[in-house]
Amino acid sequence: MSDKSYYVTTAIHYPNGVPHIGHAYEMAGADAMARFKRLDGYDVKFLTGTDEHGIKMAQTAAARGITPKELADENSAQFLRLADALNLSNDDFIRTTEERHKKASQAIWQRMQDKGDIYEDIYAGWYSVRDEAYYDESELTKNEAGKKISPQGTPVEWVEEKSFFFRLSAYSDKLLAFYEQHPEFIGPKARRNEITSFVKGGLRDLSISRTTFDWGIPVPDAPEHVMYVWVDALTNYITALGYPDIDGDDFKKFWPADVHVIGKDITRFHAIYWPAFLMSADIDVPKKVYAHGFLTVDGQKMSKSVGNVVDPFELIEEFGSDAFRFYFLREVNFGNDGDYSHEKCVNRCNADLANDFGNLAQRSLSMIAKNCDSKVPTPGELTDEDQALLDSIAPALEEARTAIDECLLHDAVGAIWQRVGDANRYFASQEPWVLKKSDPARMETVLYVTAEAIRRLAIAAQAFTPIGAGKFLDMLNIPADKRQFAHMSEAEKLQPGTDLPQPSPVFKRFEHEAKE
Ligand code: ME8
Repeated sequence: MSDKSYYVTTAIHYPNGVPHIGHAYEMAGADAMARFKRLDGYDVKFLTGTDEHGIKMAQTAAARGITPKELADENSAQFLRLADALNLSNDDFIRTTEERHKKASQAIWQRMQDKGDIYEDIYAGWYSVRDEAYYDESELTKNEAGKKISPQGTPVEWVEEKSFFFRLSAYSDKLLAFYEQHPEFIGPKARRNEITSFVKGGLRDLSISRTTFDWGIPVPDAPEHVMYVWVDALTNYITALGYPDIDGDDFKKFWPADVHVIGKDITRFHAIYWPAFLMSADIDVPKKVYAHGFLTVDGQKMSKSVGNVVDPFELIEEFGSDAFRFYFLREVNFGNDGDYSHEKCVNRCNADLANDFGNLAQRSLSMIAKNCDSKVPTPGELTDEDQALLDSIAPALEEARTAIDECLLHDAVGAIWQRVGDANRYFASQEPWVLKKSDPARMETVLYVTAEAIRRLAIAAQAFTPIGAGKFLDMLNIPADKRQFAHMSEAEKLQPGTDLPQPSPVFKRFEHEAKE
Protein backbone atom coordinates (compact mmCIF):
# COMPACT_ATOMS: atom_id res chain seq x y z
CA MET A 1 0.00 0.00 0.00
CA SER A 2 1.31 3.38 -0.97
CA ASP A 3 0.14 6.74 0.29
CA LYS A 4 0.30 7.98 -3.30
CA SER A 5 -2.77 7.16 -5.38
CA TYR A 6 -3.68 7.62 -9.01
CA TYR A 7 -7.02 7.07 -10.73
CA VAL A 8 -7.12 7.04 -14.53
CA THR A 9 -10.09 6.21 -16.73
CA THR A 10 -10.84 5.85 -20.42
CA ALA A 11 -14.17 6.89 -21.88
CA ILE A 12 -16.58 3.99 -21.73
CA HIS A 13 -17.17 2.80 -25.26
CA TYR A 14 -20.49 2.33 -27.01
CA PRO A 15 -20.93 -1.36 -27.76
CA ASN A 16 -23.25 -0.65 -30.70
CA GLY A 17 -20.51 -2.09 -32.89
CA VAL A 18 -17.14 -3.78 -32.59
CA PRO A 19 -14.09 -1.83 -31.36
CA HIS A 20 -11.93 0.13 -33.81
CA ILE A 21 -8.38 1.43 -33.49
CA GLY A 22 -9.58 4.72 -31.96
CA HIS A 23 -10.84 2.72 -28.99
CA ALA A 24 -7.63 0.70 -28.80
CA TYR A 25 -5.56 3.88 -29.00
CA GLU A 26 -7.36 5.43 -26.06
CA MET A 27 -7.02 2.25 -24.00
CA ALA A 28 -3.30 2.03 -24.80
CA GLY A 29 -2.73 5.66 -23.80
CA ALA A 30 -4.48 5.33 -20.45
CA ASP A 31 -2.69 2.03 -19.88
CA ALA A 32 0.71 3.69 -20.33
CA MET A 33 -0.21 6.24 -17.65
CA ALA A 34 -1.49 3.55 -15.28
CA ARG A 35 1.62 1.41 -15.74
CA PHE A 36 3.92 4.38 -15.38
CA LYS A 37 2.34 5.40 -12.09
CA ARG A 38 2.40 1.86 -10.71
CA LEU A 39 6.10 1.64 -11.54
CA ASP A 40 6.52 4.97 -9.79
CA GLY A 41 5.13 3.56 -6.55
CA TYR A 42 1.53 4.76 -6.73
CA ASP A 43 -1.55 2.72 -5.86
CA VAL A 44 -3.32 2.86 -9.18
CA LYS A 45 -6.86 2.28 -10.28
CA PHE A 46 -7.37 2.08 -14.01
CA LEU A 47 -10.92 1.81 -15.29
CA THR A 48 -12.37 1.11 -18.71
CA GLY A 49 -15.68 -0.35 -19.85
CA THR A 50 -18.78 -0.04 -22.02
CA ASP A 51 -21.58 2.54 -22.20
CA GLU A 52 -24.62 0.42 -22.92
CA HIS A 53 -27.74 2.59 -22.75
CA GLY A 54 -29.16 5.22 -25.08
CA ILE A 55 -31.12 5.49 -28.31
CA LYS A 56 -28.19 4.54 -30.50
CA MET A 57 -27.98 1.16 -28.79
CA ALA A 58 -31.77 0.73 -28.91
CA GLN A 59 -31.94 1.60 -32.62
CA THR A 60 -28.99 -0.57 -33.63
CA ALA A 61 -30.45 -3.51 -31.74
CA ALA A 62 -33.90 -2.98 -33.29
CA ALA A 63 -32.37 -2.90 -36.77
CA ARG A 64 -30.73 -6.25 -36.07
CA GLY A 65 -33.86 -7.75 -34.52
CA ILE A 66 -32.22 -8.35 -31.14
CA THR A 67 -32.69 -6.71 -27.74
CA PRO A 68 -30.38 -3.87 -26.66
CA LYS A 69 -29.08 -6.08 -23.87
CA GLU A 70 -28.20 -8.82 -26.36
CA LEU A 71 -26.36 -6.26 -28.49
CA ALA A 72 -24.56 -4.92 -25.43
CA ASP A 73 -23.56 -8.42 -24.29
CA GLU A 74 -22.26 -9.33 -27.73
CA ASN A 75 -20.11 -6.24 -28.25
CA SER A 76 -19.09 -5.59 -24.67
CA ALA A 77 -17.45 -9.01 -24.90
CA GLN A 78 -15.47 -7.70 -27.89
CA PHE A 79 -14.21 -4.72 -25.86
CA LEU A 80 -13.18 -7.10 -23.09
CA ARG A 81 -11.40 -9.22 -25.69
CA LEU A 82 -9.65 -6.08 -26.95
CA ALA A 83 -8.47 -5.23 -23.43
CA ASP A 84 -7.04 -8.73 -23.23
CA ALA A 85 -5.41 -8.62 -26.67
CA LEU A 86 -3.84 -5.26 -25.79
CA ASN A 87 -2.48 -6.71 -22.54
CA LEU A 88 -4.29 -3.92 -20.74
CA SER A 89 -3.62 -3.51 -17.01
CA ASN A 90 -7.11 -2.24 -16.13
CA ASP A 91 -8.27 -2.98 -12.59
CA ASP A 92 -11.95 -3.01 -13.44
CA PHE A 93 -14.19 -3.15 -16.50
CA ILE A 94 -17.51 -1.45 -15.95
CA ARG A 95 -20.71 -2.13 -17.85
CA THR A 96 -23.43 0.45 -17.37
CA THR A 97 -26.11 -2.24 -17.34
CA GLU A 98 -24.73 -3.55 -14.05
CA GLU A 99 -26.76 -3.22 -10.86
CA ARG A 100 -23.99 -1.29 -9.07
CA HIS A 101 -24.24 1.35 -11.77
CA LYS A 102 -28.01 1.71 -11.56
CA LYS A 103 -27.61 2.32 -7.84
CA ALA A 104 -24.89 4.95 -8.32
CA SER A 105 -26.76 6.77 -11.11
CA GLN A 106 -29.98 6.94 -9.16
CA ALA A 107 -28.07 8.17 -6.11
CA ILE A 108 -26.38 11.05 -7.92
CA TRP A 109 -29.69 11.97 -9.55
CA GLN A 110 -31.30 12.09 -6.13
CA ARG A 111 -28.54 14.39 -4.83
CA MET A 112 -28.99 16.80 -7.75
CA GLN A 113 -32.74 16.74 -7.24
CA ASP A 114 -32.42 17.36 -3.49
CA LYS A 115 -30.27 20.36 -4.37
CA GLY A 116 -33.16 21.80 -6.37
CA ASP A 117 -31.28 21.49 -9.67
CA ILE A 118 -33.81 19.25 -11.45
CA TYR A 119 -37.22 20.32 -12.71
CA GLU A 120 -39.81 18.94 -15.13
CA ASP A 121 -40.74 20.59 -18.43
CA ILE A 122 -41.06 19.82 -22.12
CA TYR A 123 -38.00 19.53 -24.32
CA ALA A 124 -38.40 20.81 -27.85
CA GLY A 125 -35.17 20.89 -29.82
CA TRP A 126 -32.57 19.04 -31.81
CA TYR A 127 -30.95 15.74 -30.96
CA SER A 128 -28.24 13.73 -32.66
CA VAL A 129 -28.60 10.01 -32.01
CA ARG A 130 -25.10 9.33 -33.37
CA ASP A 131 -23.58 11.75 -30.84
CA GLU A 132 -26.28 11.14 -28.19
CA ALA A 133 -26.24 14.92 -27.84
CA TYR A 134 -28.59 17.89 -27.78
CA TYR A 135 -27.68 20.84 -29.94
CA ASP A 136 -28.84 24.39 -30.08
CA GLU A 137 -30.27 25.56 -33.42
CA SER A 138 -27.40 28.06 -33.69
CA GLU A 139 -24.82 25.25 -33.67
CA LEU A 140 -26.27 23.43 -36.67
CA THR A 141 -25.23 23.69 -40.31
CA LYS A 142 -26.58 22.03 -43.45
CA ASN A 143 -25.03 19.20 -45.43
CA GLU A 144 -24.93 18.99 -49.26
CA ALA A 145 -28.41 17.48 -49.31
CA GLY A 146 -29.73 20.46 -47.32
CA LYS A 147 -30.26 18.40 -44.16
CA LYS A 148 -29.37 19.90 -40.80
CA ILE A 149 -26.23 18.45 -39.24
CA SER A 150 -24.46 18.79 -35.89
CA PRO A 151 -21.01 20.35 -35.45
CA GLN A 152 -19.71 16.76 -35.58
CA GLY A 153 -21.31 16.34 -39.00
CA THR A 154 -23.98 13.91 -37.77
CA PRO A 155 -27.71 14.04 -38.61
CA VAL A 156 -30.04 15.65 -36.07
CA GLU A 157 -33.73 15.10 -35.44
CA TRP A 158 -36.39 17.26 -33.85
CA VAL A 159 -37.48 15.99 -30.44
CA GLU A 160 -40.47 17.14 -28.43
CA GLU A 161 -41.30 15.31 -25.24
CA LYS A 162 -41.75 15.52 -21.48
CA SER A 163 -38.39 15.66 -19.80
CA PHE A 164 -36.54 16.51 -16.64
CA PHE A 165 -34.07 19.36 -16.90
CA PHE A 166 -30.85 20.05 -15.06
CA ARG A 167 -30.21 23.71 -14.16
CA LEU A 168 -26.98 23.89 -16.10
CA SER A 169 -27.49 27.62 -16.69
CA ALA A 170 -26.92 28.19 -12.97
CA TYR A 171 -23.42 26.72 -13.27
CA SER A 172 -21.87 28.91 -15.98
CA ASP A 173 -20.10 31.24 -13.56
CA LYS A 174 -19.07 28.45 -11.22
CA LEU A 175 -17.56 26.53 -14.13
CA LEU A 176 -15.71 29.56 -15.46
CA ALA A 177 -14.33 30.30 -12.00
CA PHE A 178 -13.29 26.67 -11.70
CA TYR A 179 -11.46 26.70 -15.08
CA GLU A 180 -9.73 29.89 -14.03
CA GLN A 181 -8.56 28.45 -10.72
CA HIS A 182 -7.57 25.14 -12.31
CA PRO A 183 -6.03 25.90 -15.68
CA GLU A 184 -4.76 22.31 -15.79
CA PHE A 185 -8.30 20.90 -15.62
CA ILE A 186 -8.86 20.71 -19.37
CA GLY A 187 -6.05 19.67 -21.71
CA PRO A 188 -4.73 20.24 -24.24
CA LYS A 189 -4.95 24.03 -24.31
CA ALA A 190 -6.90 24.19 -27.57
CA ARG A 191 -9.73 22.21 -25.94
CA ARG A 192 -9.65 24.43 -22.86
CA ASN A 193 -10.08 27.50 -25.03
CA GLU A 194 -13.00 25.93 -26.91
CA ILE A 195 -14.77 24.96 -23.73
CA THR A 196 -14.18 28.27 -22.01
CA SER A 197 -15.58 30.25 -24.90
CA PHE A 198 -18.56 27.91 -25.19
CA VAL A 199 -19.41 28.42 -21.52
CA LYS A 200 -18.85 32.15 -21.79
CA GLY A 201 -21.50 32.15 -24.52
CA GLY A 202 -24.00 31.11 -21.80
CA LEU A 203 -25.35 27.67 -20.94
CA ARG A 204 -28.93 26.53 -21.31
CA ASP A 205 -30.53 24.05 -18.98
CA LEU A 206 -29.99 20.48 -20.09
CA SER A 207 -32.65 17.89 -20.82
CA ILE A 208 -31.62 14.88 -18.72
CA SER A 209 -34.38 12.36 -19.22
CA ARG A 210 -36.35 10.82 -22.06
CA THR A 211 -39.88 9.47 -22.15
CA THR A 212 -40.20 8.11 -25.68
CA PHE A 213 -38.09 5.00 -25.18
CA ASP A 214 -37.14 2.87 -22.20
CA TRP A 215 -33.57 1.63 -22.74
CA GLY A 216 -31.93 3.39 -19.83
CA ILE A 217 -31.83 3.76 -16.08
CA PRO A 218 -35.23 4.68 -14.61
CA VAL A 219 -35.42 8.08 -12.94
CA PRO A 220 -36.05 7.72 -9.17
CA ASP A 221 -39.79 8.00 -8.45
CA ALA A 222 -40.60 8.68 -12.11
CA PRO A 223 -40.19 5.35 -13.88
CA GLU A 224 -41.80 6.59 -17.11
CA HIS A 225 -38.57 8.57 -17.59
CA VAL A 226 -35.19 7.03 -18.35
CA MET A 227 -32.06 9.06 -17.71
CA TYR A 228 -30.37 10.77 -20.62
CA VAL A 229 -27.56 8.37 -21.47
CA TRP A 230 -24.79 10.87 -20.66
CA VAL A 231 -26.01 11.34 -17.08
CA ASP A 232 -25.62 7.64 -16.49
CA ALA A 233 -22.48 7.30 -18.62
CA LEU A 234 -20.47 9.95 -16.78
CA THR A 235 -21.47 8.49 -13.44
CA ASN A 236 -19.56 5.30 -14.30
CA TYR A 237 -16.38 6.92 -13.01
CA ILE A 238 -17.72 6.99 -9.47
CA THR A 239 -19.76 3.79 -9.69
CA ALA A 240 -16.47 1.95 -9.99
CA LEU A 241 -15.33 3.48 -6.69
CA GLY A 242 -18.39 2.22 -4.86
CA TYR A 243 -20.49 5.41 -5.02
CA PRO A 244 -22.83 6.20 -3.20
CA ASP A 245 -20.62 4.78 -0.43
CA ILE A 246 -18.41 7.86 -0.18
CA ASP A 247 -16.85 6.59 3.03
CA GLY A 248 -15.67 3.40 1.34
CA ASP A 249 -11.93 2.81 0.88
CA ASP A 250 -11.91 3.14 -2.90
CA PHE A 251 -13.88 6.35 -3.01
CA LYS A 252 -11.78 7.93 -0.29
CA LYS A 253 -8.56 6.81 -1.89
CA PHE A 254 -9.19 7.44 -5.57
CA TRP A 255 -11.70 10.27 -5.89
CA PRO A 256 -11.31 12.86 -7.37
CA ALA A 257 -9.90 11.09 -10.42
CA ASP A 258 -6.45 12.18 -11.54
CA VAL A 259 -7.36 12.07 -15.20
CA HIS A 260 -10.24 11.13 -17.47
CA VAL A 261 -8.69 10.21 -20.81
CA ILE A 262 -11.19 10.88 -23.60
CA GLY A 263 -11.36 11.74 -27.28
CA LYS A 264 -11.76 15.36 -28.35
CA ASP A 265 -15.36 14.88 -29.57
CA ILE A 266 -16.65 14.34 -26.04
CA THR A 267 -14.88 17.17 -24.23
CA ARG A 268 -18.09 19.14 -23.68
CA PHE A 269 -19.70 16.30 -21.73
CA HIS A 270 -16.64 15.83 -19.52
CA ALA A 271 -15.58 19.43 -19.00
CA ILE A 272 -19.02 21.07 -18.68
CA TYR A 273 -21.78 18.62 -17.79
CA TRP A 274 -19.77 16.33 -15.53
CA PRO A 275 -18.26 19.00 -13.26
CA ALA A 276 -21.66 20.73 -13.07
CA PHE A 277 -23.38 17.48 -12.01
CA LEU A 278 -20.67 16.87 -9.44
CA MET A 279 -20.82 20.41 -8.06
CA SER A 280 -24.58 20.01 -7.76
CA ALA A 281 -24.17 16.71 -5.91
CA ASP A 282 -21.42 18.18 -3.68
CA ILE A 283 -18.84 15.76 -4.99
CA ASP A 284 -15.29 16.86 -5.85
CA VAL A 285 -14.51 17.56 -9.49
CA PRO A 286 -11.83 15.43 -11.22
CA LYS A 287 -8.35 16.89 -11.44
CA LYS A 288 -8.02 16.65 -15.18
CA VAL A 289 -9.87 15.83 -18.37
CA TYR A 290 -7.49 15.20 -21.25
CA ALA A 291 -8.78 14.96 -24.80
CA HIS A 292 -6.61 13.02 -27.24
CA GLY A 293 -6.91 13.52 -30.96
CA PHE A 294 -8.61 11.40 -33.59
CA LEU A 295 -6.92 8.75 -35.68
CA THR A 296 -7.14 8.62 -39.41
CA VAL A 297 -6.00 5.80 -41.69
CA ASP A 298 -3.56 6.59 -44.49
CA GLY A 299 -4.57 10.22 -44.06
CA GLN A 300 -8.32 9.54 -44.38
CA LYS A 301 -11.14 9.56 -41.83
CA MET A 302 -12.10 5.99 -40.92
CA SER A 303 -15.49 5.13 -42.33
CA LYS A 304 -17.43 2.01 -43.14
CA SER A 305 -18.41 3.41 -46.52
CA VAL A 306 -14.79 4.13 -47.52
CA GLY A 307 -13.97 0.63 -46.27
CA ASN A 308 -10.84 1.74 -44.40
CA VAL A 309 -11.91 0.87 -40.86
CA VAL A 310 -8.90 -0.84 -39.33
CA ASP A 311 -9.57 -3.83 -37.12
CA PRO A 312 -7.42 -3.51 -34.00
CA PHE A 313 -7.41 -7.30 -33.53
CA GLU A 314 -5.78 -7.81 -36.92
CA LEU A 315 -3.09 -5.24 -36.16
CA ILE A 316 -2.37 -6.69 -32.76
CA GLU A 317 -2.23 -10.14 -34.36
CA GLU A 318 0.36 -8.92 -36.85
CA PHE A 319 2.48 -6.63 -34.67
CA GLY A 320 1.84 -7.86 -31.13
CA SER A 321 0.46 -5.63 -28.40
CA ASP A 322 3.80 -3.97 -27.55
CA ALA A 323 4.55 -2.77 -31.08
CA PHE A 324 0.91 -1.77 -31.62
CA ARG A 325 0.86 0.53 -28.60
CA PHE A 326 4.40 1.73 -29.16
CA TYR A 327 3.65 2.96 -32.67
CA PHE A 328 0.72 5.11 -31.57
CA LEU A 329 2.29 6.41 -28.39
CA ARG A 330 5.58 7.30 -30.03
CA GLU A 331 4.34 8.52 -33.38
CA VAL A 332 1.26 10.52 -32.43
CA ASN A 333 1.27 13.66 -30.30
CA PHE A 334 -1.41 12.58 -27.80
CA GLY A 335 -3.30 15.86 -27.90
CA ASN A 336 -3.32 16.06 -31.72
CA ASP A 337 -4.88 13.98 -34.45
CA GLY A 338 -2.72 11.16 -35.73
CA ASP A 339 -2.52 8.78 -38.60
CA TYR A 340 -2.07 5.05 -38.94
CA SER A 341 -0.35 3.60 -41.95
CA HIS A 342 1.06 0.11 -42.18
CA GLU A 343 4.29 1.38 -43.66
CA LYS A 344 4.88 3.98 -40.95
CA CYS A 345 4.12 1.41 -38.27
CA VAL A 346 6.61 -1.07 -39.75
CA ASN A 347 9.30 1.60 -40.06
CA ARG A 348 8.82 3.00 -36.57
CA CYS A 349 8.79 -0.39 -34.84
CA ASN A 350 11.76 -1.69 -36.81
CA ALA A 351 13.81 1.43 -36.09
CA ASP A 352 13.03 1.94 -32.40
CA LEU A 353 12.19 -1.52 -31.14
CA ALA A 354 13.95 -4.14 -33.29
CA ASN A 355 17.03 -2.05 -34.13
CA ASP A 356 17.62 0.39 -31.32
CA PHE A 357 16.53 -1.55 -28.29
CA GLY A 358 16.38 -5.14 -29.55
CA ASN A 359 19.72 -5.22 -31.34
CA LEU A 360 21.48 -3.41 -28.56
CA ALA A 361 20.35 -6.02 -26.04
CA GLN A 362 20.90 -8.95 -28.37
CA ARG A 363 24.42 -7.90 -29.37
CA SER A 364 25.63 -6.94 -25.92
CA LEU A 365 24.07 -9.84 -24.07
CA SER A 366 25.29 -12.36 -26.68
CA MET A 367 28.81 -11.02 -26.21
CA ILE A 368 28.43 -11.43 -22.46
CA ALA A 369 27.17 -14.99 -22.92
CA LYS A 370 30.11 -15.84 -25.17
CA ASN A 371 32.94 -13.92 -23.56
CA CYS A 372 31.97 -13.60 -19.91
CA ASP A 373 30.71 -17.12 -19.25
CA SER A 374 27.07 -15.88 -19.17
CA LYS A 375 27.73 -13.83 -16.04
CA VAL A 376 27.39 -10.09 -15.42
CA PRO A 377 30.90 -8.82 -16.32
CA THR A 378 33.17 -7.07 -13.84
CA PRO A 379 33.70 -3.41 -14.69
CA GLY A 380 36.97 -1.58 -14.23
CA GLU A 381 37.06 2.13 -13.53
CA LEU A 382 34.35 3.97 -15.49
CA THR A 383 35.35 6.60 -18.03
CA ASP A 384 33.50 9.90 -18.36
CA GLU A 385 31.61 8.49 -21.29
CA ASP A 386 30.51 5.40 -19.34
CA GLN A 387 29.34 7.54 -16.47
CA ALA A 388 27.62 10.05 -18.72
CA LEU A 389 25.50 7.35 -20.32
CA LEU A 390 24.39 5.94 -16.98
CA ASP A 391 23.83 9.38 -15.50
CA SER A 392 21.61 10.45 -18.39
CA ILE A 393 18.88 7.95 -17.55
CA ALA A 394 17.57 9.44 -14.28
CA PRO A 395 16.92 12.84 -15.93
CA ALA A 396 15.12 11.00 -18.76
CA LEU A 397 12.81 9.45 -16.20
CA GLU A 398 12.23 12.86 -14.67
CA GLU A 399 11.31 14.24 -18.10
CA ALA A 400 8.95 11.32 -18.61
CA ARG A 401 7.33 11.96 -15.22
CA THR A 402 6.56 15.54 -16.11
CA ALA A 403 5.28 14.49 -19.53
CA ILE A 404 3.00 11.81 -18.07
CA ASP A 405 1.48 14.30 -15.63
CA GLU A 406 0.70 16.54 -18.58
CA CYS A 407 -0.55 13.58 -20.66
CA LEU A 408 2.17 14.21 -23.25
CA LEU A 409 2.70 10.51 -23.77
CA HIS A 410 4.76 10.91 -26.94
CA ASP A 411 7.22 13.09 -24.98
CA ALA A 412 7.44 10.51 -22.21
CA VAL A 413 8.23 7.73 -24.69
CA GLY A 414 10.58 10.07 -26.58
CA ALA A 415 12.57 10.88 -23.43
CA ILE A 416 13.26 7.20 -22.73
CA TRP A 417 13.93 6.24 -26.34
CA GLN A 418 16.35 9.10 -26.83
CA ARG A 419 18.51 7.38 -24.19
CA VAL A 420 17.99 4.01 -25.88
CA GLY A 421 19.47 5.66 -28.99
CA ASP A 422 22.33 7.08 -26.90
CA ALA A 423 23.06 3.64 -25.45
CA ASN A 424 23.15 2.23 -28.96
CA ARG A 425 25.59 4.88 -30.13
CA TYR A 426 27.72 4.34 -27.05
CA PHE A 427 27.92 0.59 -27.73
CA ALA A 428 28.77 1.11 -31.40
CA SER A 429 31.44 3.71 -30.67
CA GLN A 430 33.12 1.68 -27.92
CA GLU A 431 33.48 -1.33 -30.26
CA PRO A 432 33.68 -4.00 -27.58
CA TRP A 433 34.21 -6.61 -30.30
CA VAL A 434 37.54 -4.90 -31.07
CA LEU A 435 38.40 -4.56 -27.38
CA LYS A 436 37.92 -8.29 -27.01
CA LYS A 437 41.42 -8.78 -28.44
CA SER A 438 43.09 -5.45 -27.61
CA ASP A 439 41.81 -4.83 -24.06
CA PRO A 440 39.52 -7.54 -22.62
CA ALA A 441 39.21 -5.76 -19.26
CA ARG A 442 37.88 -2.65 -20.99
CA MET A 443 35.54 -4.86 -23.03
CA GLU A 444 34.08 -6.13 -19.77
CA THR A 445 33.59 -2.55 -18.57
CA VAL A 446 31.80 -1.56 -21.79
CA LEU A 447 29.60 -4.65 -21.65
CA TYR A 448 28.82 -3.98 -18.00
CA VAL A 449 27.87 -0.36 -18.65
CA THR A 450 25.73 -1.37 -21.61
CA ALA A 451 23.93 -4.06 -19.61
CA GLU A 452 23.37 -1.66 -16.72
CA ALA A 453 22.00 0.97 -19.11
CA ILE A 454 19.67 -1.67 -20.57
CA ARG A 455 18.52 -2.59 -17.06
CA ARG A 456 17.60 1.00 -16.24
CA LEU A 457 16.02 1.69 -19.61
CA ALA A 458 14.04 -1.55 -19.58
CA ILE A 459 12.60 -0.71 -16.16
CA ALA A 460 11.40 2.62 -17.58
CA ALA A 461 10.19 1.05 -20.84
CA GLN A 462 7.84 -1.31 -18.98
CA ALA A 463 5.29 1.53 -19.05
CA PHE A 464 5.19 1.49 -22.86
CA THR A 465 6.30 -1.94 -24.08
CA PRO A 466 5.59 -4.07 -21.01
CA ILE A 467 6.15 -7.49 -22.57
CA GLY A 468 9.43 -6.72 -24.35
CA ALA A 469 10.82 -4.69 -21.45
CA GLY A 470 9.96 -7.54 -19.10
CA LYS A 471 11.91 -9.94 -21.33
CA PHE A 472 14.99 -7.70 -21.21
CA LEU A 473 14.77 -7.71 -17.43
CA ASP A 474 14.41 -11.51 -17.45
CA MET A 475 17.56 -11.73 -19.56
CA LEU A 476 19.35 -9.63 -16.94
CA ASN A 477 18.02 -11.90 -14.21
CA ILE A 478 16.26 -9.03 -12.41
CA PRO A 479 13.80 -10.35 -9.82
CA ALA A 480 10.16 -9.30 -10.13
CA ASP A 481 10.34 -7.19 -6.98
CA LYS A 482 13.27 -5.12 -8.30
CA ARG A 483 11.57 -3.67 -11.35
CA GLN A 484 10.13 -0.40 -10.02
CA PHE A 485 11.46 3.04 -10.97
CA ALA A 486 12.94 3.24 -7.47
CA HIS A 487 15.23 0.37 -8.51
CA MET A 488 16.72 2.24 -11.45
CA SER A 489 19.26 3.74 -9.08
CA GLU A 490 22.98 3.12 -8.73
CA ALA A 491 22.31 1.28 -5.46
CA GLU A 492 20.45 -1.47 -7.31
CA LYS A 493 23.01 -1.85 -10.10
CA LEU A 494 23.86 -5.21 -11.64
CA GLN A 495 26.11 -7.34 -9.50
CA PRO A 496 29.17 -8.69 -11.33
CA GLY A 497 29.25 -12.48 -11.44
CA THR A 498 25.44 -12.89 -11.45
CA ASP A 499 24.41 -15.73 -13.76
CA LEU A 500 22.49 -14.66 -16.83
CA PRO A 501 20.22 -16.80 -18.99
CA GLN A 502 20.89 -17.29 -22.70
CA PRO A 503 19.65 -14.14 -24.52
CA SER A 504 17.05 -14.41 -27.26
CA PRO A 505 15.59 -11.81 -29.65
CA VAL A 506 12.82 -9.72 -28.10
CA PHE A 507 11.39 -7.41 -30.78
CA LYS A 508 10.58 -8.79 -34.22
CA ARG A 509 11.35 -7.05 -37.49
CA PHE A 510 8.32 -6.45 -39.70
CA GLU A 511 7.92 -6.21 -43.47
CA HIS A 512 5.87 -3.80 -45.52
CA GLU A 513 4.80 -4.69 -49.02
CA ALA A 514 3.59 -1.72 -51.02
CA LYS A 515 0.06 -2.33 -52.38
CA GLU A 516 -0.32 -2.19 -56.18
O1 ME8 B 1 -18.23 8.58 -27.02
N1 ME8 B 1 -9.70 8.16 -33.02
O2 ME8 B 1 -18.24 6.28 -26.94
P1 ME8 B 1 -17.54 5.93 -28.35
C1 ME8 B 1 -9.46 8.28 -31.70
N2 ME8 B 1 -19.83 6.24 -24.90
N3 ME8 B 1 -10.40 8.14 -30.75
C2 ME8 B 1 -11.65 7.88 -31.13
C3 ME8 B 1 -11.99 7.72 -32.50
C4 ME8 B 1 -10.94 7.88 -33.47
N4 ME8 B 1 -11.13 7.77 -34.78
N5 ME8 B 1 -13.31 7.47 -32.57
C5 ME8 B 1 -13.76 7.47 -31.29
C6 ME8 B 1 -18.54 7.52 -26.49
N6 ME8 B 1 -12.77 7.71 -30.42
C7 ME8 B 1 -19.27 7.53 -25.15
C8 ME8 B 1 -18.33 7.93 -24.07
S1 ME8 B 1 -17.69 8.37 -21.51
C9 ME8 B 1 -18.52 8.61 -20.06
C10 ME8 B 1 -18.89 7.96 -22.68
C11 ME8 B 1 -12.85 7.81 -28.95
O3 ME8 B 1 -17.52 4.44 -28.37
C12 ME8 B 1 -13.92 8.79 -28.52
O4 ME8 B 1 -13.45 10.10 -28.59
O5 ME8 B 1 -18.20 6.66 -29.44
C13 ME8 B 1 -14.17 8.34 -27.09
O6 ME8 B 1 -13.25 8.93 -26.19
C14 ME8 B 1 -13.97 6.84 -27.17
O7 ME8 B 1 -13.27 6.58 -28.41
C15 ME8 B 1 -15.26 6.08 -27.16
O8 ME8 B 1 -16.09 6.51 -28.20
